[in-house]
Amino acid sequence: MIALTNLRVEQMERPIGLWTRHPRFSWWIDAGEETGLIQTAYELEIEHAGGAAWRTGRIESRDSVLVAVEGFSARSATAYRWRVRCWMNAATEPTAWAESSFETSLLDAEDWRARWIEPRQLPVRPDGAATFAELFSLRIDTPPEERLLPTPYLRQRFRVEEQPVRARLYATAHGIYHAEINGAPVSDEIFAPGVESYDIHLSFQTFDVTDRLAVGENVLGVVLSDGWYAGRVGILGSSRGYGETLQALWQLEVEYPGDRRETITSDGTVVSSTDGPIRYADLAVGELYDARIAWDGWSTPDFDDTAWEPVAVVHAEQSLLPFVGEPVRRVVEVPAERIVRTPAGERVVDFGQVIAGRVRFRVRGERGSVVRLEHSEVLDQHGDFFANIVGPNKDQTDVYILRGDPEGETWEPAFTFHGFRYVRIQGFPGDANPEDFTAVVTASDLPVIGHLETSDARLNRLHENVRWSQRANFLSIPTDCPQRERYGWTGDLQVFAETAATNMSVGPFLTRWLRIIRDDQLPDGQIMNISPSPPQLDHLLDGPPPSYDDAIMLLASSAGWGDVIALAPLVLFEHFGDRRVLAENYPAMVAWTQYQIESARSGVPPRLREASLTPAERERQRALWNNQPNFGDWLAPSTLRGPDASQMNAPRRTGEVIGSLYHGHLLDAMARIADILDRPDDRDRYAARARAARTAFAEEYIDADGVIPGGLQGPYVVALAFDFVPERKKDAVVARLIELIHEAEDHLDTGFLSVAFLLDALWENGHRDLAYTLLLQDTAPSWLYQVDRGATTMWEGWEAITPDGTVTDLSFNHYAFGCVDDWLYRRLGGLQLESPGYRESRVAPDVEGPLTGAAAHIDTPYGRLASRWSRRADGHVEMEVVVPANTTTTIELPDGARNIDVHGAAAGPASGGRIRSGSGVVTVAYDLTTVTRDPGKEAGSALTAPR
Ligand code: RAM
Repeated sequence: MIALTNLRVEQMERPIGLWTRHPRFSWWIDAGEETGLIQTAYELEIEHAGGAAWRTGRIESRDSVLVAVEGFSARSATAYRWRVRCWMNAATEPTAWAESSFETSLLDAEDWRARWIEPRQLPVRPDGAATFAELFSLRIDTPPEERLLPTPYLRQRFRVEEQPVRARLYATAHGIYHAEINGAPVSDEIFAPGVESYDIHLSFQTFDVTDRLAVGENVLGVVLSDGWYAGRVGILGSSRGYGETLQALWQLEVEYPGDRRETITSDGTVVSSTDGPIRYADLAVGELYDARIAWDGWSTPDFDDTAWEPVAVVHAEQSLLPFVGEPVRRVVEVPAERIVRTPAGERVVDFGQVIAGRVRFRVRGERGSVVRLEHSEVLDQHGDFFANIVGPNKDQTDVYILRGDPEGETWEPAFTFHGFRYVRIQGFPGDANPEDFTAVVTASDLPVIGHLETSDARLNRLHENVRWSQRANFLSIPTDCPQRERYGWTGDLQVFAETAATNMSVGPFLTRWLRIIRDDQLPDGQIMNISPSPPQLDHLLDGPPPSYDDAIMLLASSAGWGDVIALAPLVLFEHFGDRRVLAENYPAMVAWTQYQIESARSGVPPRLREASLTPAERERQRALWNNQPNFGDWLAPSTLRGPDASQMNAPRRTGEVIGSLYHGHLLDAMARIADILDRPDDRDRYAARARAARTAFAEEYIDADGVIPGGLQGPYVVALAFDFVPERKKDAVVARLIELIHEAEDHLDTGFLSVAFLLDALWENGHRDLAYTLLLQDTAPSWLYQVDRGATTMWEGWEAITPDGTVTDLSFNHYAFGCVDDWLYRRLGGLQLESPGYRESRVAPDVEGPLTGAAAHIDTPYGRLASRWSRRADGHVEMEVVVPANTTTTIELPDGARNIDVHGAAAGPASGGRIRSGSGVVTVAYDLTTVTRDPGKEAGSALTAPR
């Protein structure tokens, strides 16, 4: 039986709080036993409670992903049911109807009748460093309880005369908030409204609170905390990014039987108090909870609030938007593995896994006992607690004061999270047992869509590490690291986007962040290197730009960073079939590209400023974006070594080439996007300039021996990957890259902007063995070096723990270098994307390398695409491929395949080493006459056949 399943609206399952009037619909086709299914037509119906329906009628179309319904425009704050049925291949009968629902949020500014309110509070104090210069000297001696303020609690009483049929709470805050009705949280969402460009747009949440309301008196309670709005964020640890007082806004829409409605809004009837148990809470510093003054039932009608004070009604200016995507929740719990007594005699809880989140613990002890929990990602070389996150306001410390309940008491902070694996506990009464501690992972609740497992246990761990780092850093926006900076560094996501979109459903999540990036875009088209970029940092834009060699001070427009505005939407288009996200971001990417073009035309790099150039040379320079400071191939390992080593070496040695290469790459992407969006003039213009950039690059930067300046591998890798090496110079360039790798004793020397392409550049240029050597290398710098050092997440620096065991204070949870994961899926799992949304795929695992098997799947927008293969010692290979309905695949066999046996869905036998197949299960068995490549060193001892 064919059935339609996994119905989604804007890539979300039964969303309430939908943000658009023009939702797009997707469904999977569950083919049952049938094979080779292609949808030929669909019919879709949308109906809202009032009855009026929208019917598409039968539409001859293969589309089943993000299908727009022409003519339909959803009403604000309205619940809809929808259903769909399809026709397949030649069948005359449609499938059964499949049904789902969605509900729009408040879509118009006029829907809002609420007033912003401000509880009585002291303004948040200025805190942290103001400039980068200050950052390195600043010492904060005052304890947090003297600098941070108690969180305001708010209460609003209201009456409900009869049982409502539907009630929705729309809410947001300047700060972050937690809302309750009659003693129960309105949802499991935390840290709402999330990271925002608060001064421009602000998201609000939509909660279904129908079941929370009672006939009679009700109370809506809200707690506010500094969050990203006023709290201490970023590397500077400075407060008041967007404002200094916390404010709230809400609107409760109640519907009674018979279409009667009532609206309750935040206004002057709200009362507030700062005498509650949360004595302070900051995302980075931590939280202090005094359970002696805990308020049981503070959001219930019976609670005595006579001492609470009225709030002020205030005016706030910015446009409100329904929140896009999945909320932040507690997504996973990690039990404590053990509690160690360190050489220094301290008690440290080890959760066995680096995460972003916080600890829930149980304790029994005397009233007033003070328990402190300090969080860190590593122990030092002696096994002692080591606070690896340095800088102002990076305390990562929670404090709990016991109420002294003889039954014991349990606590988890509400308004903070930390990056950690280890927790030093102080003041914990009595014995501490692992069962009493649970690490709660906090993250945007993105569905996991990818799975990968290979015959190499260490590669499996690497893959897990990448996923953990993605989890930890996909918290409201994609961040660089979840402890030190927590900034939306644009370059980090740019390099990681492919991997991110392979592992999780990141469409709506990144769509929202791209809006924030657009909010921040400067009038001349520049994209910030960090988004959101709090206005508090704006003064860093004033004054002269940083010097070419001092690029870390750069706030905007680093090559490869700002390009996220074009490259990330392209990844979303490829992986999820989302064309709208390209259109939505198109003006911003055009402006950014234009900025680059003008910048490139406006000058020459410092080394040529005094030179007299011929007109031809001058023209060539105008095609190269080599005159503006950038981060270069950031954190390439060799730039961090040697006598004058510093992170700033990276741009100095590669800035010109990296800037020019990424400029060309952006132009290529723009030509492609313009083509997809049917803008032929733009396409031709960008393509022409991309050609000019290529020619200029080859002339300026690749000498007759194939040498590219800088002495680093990255520029070679990127030049090859972006197709910037003319055919006649290719052999020499490849040879030089190989030489550099050998000079590094077969180690990578790539930074942020090149590492994603390293293995492919070797693979496609005839050096598969070397690609494996680097992948399986286990001395520093390498991926497996980290794994062997016990890494459970990706490290910021290749040698964050140096070969002599020294533990540095880098971040141990930076996903950027994890962008290799996408390569593992494509080459080892073999799953490759051929057309948007995997409508066309290719399954081409490398069965001839050192691995003896792998299994992978991706829940594509059409359904699950899976592959599983194993190779016996005698060269016999067995493979199973599962192809989702409405898609086709090409299975590629290696040249040496003999005795090929194909079963299942495939349309025909292998021809030319290829098997074309429609949907269904295909099994293929064959023999490799010769295992063509020496397996080399088979990494990992725990080789397991894939399950
Ligand atoms: C570091 C960040 C980030 C990187 C920038 C250039 O401070 O952690 O990963 O994008 O610098």
